[in-house]
Amino acid sequence: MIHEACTILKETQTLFVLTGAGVSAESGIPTFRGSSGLWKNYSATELATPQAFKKNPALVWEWYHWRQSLIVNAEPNPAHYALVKLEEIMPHFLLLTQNVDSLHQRAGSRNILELHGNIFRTRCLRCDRVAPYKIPEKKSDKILPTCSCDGLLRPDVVWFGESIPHAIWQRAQDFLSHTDTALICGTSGVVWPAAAIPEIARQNNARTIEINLEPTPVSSIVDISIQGKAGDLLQQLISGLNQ
Ligand code: BJW
Ligand code: ZN
Repeated sequence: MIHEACTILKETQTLFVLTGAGVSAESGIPTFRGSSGLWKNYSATELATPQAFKKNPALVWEWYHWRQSLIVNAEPNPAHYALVKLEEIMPHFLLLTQNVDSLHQRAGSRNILELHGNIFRTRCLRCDRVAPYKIPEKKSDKILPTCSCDGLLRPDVVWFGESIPHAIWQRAQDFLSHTDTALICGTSGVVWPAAAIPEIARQNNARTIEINLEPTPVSSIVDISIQGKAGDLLQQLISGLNQ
């Protein structure tokens, strides 16, 4: 399977990559689904919604503060670095990530779009101002972050039921319309609209490769589905490309 994927990548001039939480898993960042996705017995589907924030902003902020502190203490892993290498090798490359953790950027990825926002930015509910988020030095889960206008701040991420940033989705579609190959890595394939990308790529006659620990709804759609750790498999792909 790796061999076939290498053959496809050797013929690829334009590569589109979609990543999900599985790519950051080897950095110690919990994924969303399954037992590792639970925080204090709450699931992502319960916390990552505008309704949850309206009902209990302190609880949702507590979850984000916990995740932010995990992320700042984490390092990019071999999967992130292999994607940086792929970007260097490919004449044309776009990375669309659902991850909000900036680990791709910290590894050195350059042509990257964030579909679900970034955990290190806030948006004001009153004046809409977007700003970098400074984690409070003295952590108090009770104090809610506020804007200079006194409005309540929320994480600048996309929650369930909210719209995906239109310009980012459009740029991804434009790239997909002329991409040779789409590589789908470490995502469950159940959250829309990212879950539609393998099918969109196919409709645009791109070849499609999936890398995941386990089979997903995407596995039956793609040309090649490889099971294993993203870090190992992406590194093997790079080695194969260099041979
Ligand atoms: C490894 C590994 C290793 C582990 N190596 N692999 C059409 C049909 C049905 C529903 C909808 C639809 N259109 C819209 C919806 C509603 C909703 C949706 O999709 N719901 C589904 C749950 C059914 N979508 C939306 O609301 C989206 N908005 C939208 O479409 O607007 C228009 C609209 C709205 C409403 C109705 C209709 C239209 C917005 C989605 C926003 C998702 N936000 C979150 C939170 C972001 C902020 C934050 O991080 O706090 O994004 S939820 C969470 O899921 C997060 C992730 O980016 C996202 C995807 O998760 P991902 O990456 O797939 O992670 P996991 O944990 O699920 O999977 C990890 C995978 O890695 C697994 O497969 C492992 O096996 C694998 N793995 N270790 C390789 N080492
Ligand atoms: Zn404000």
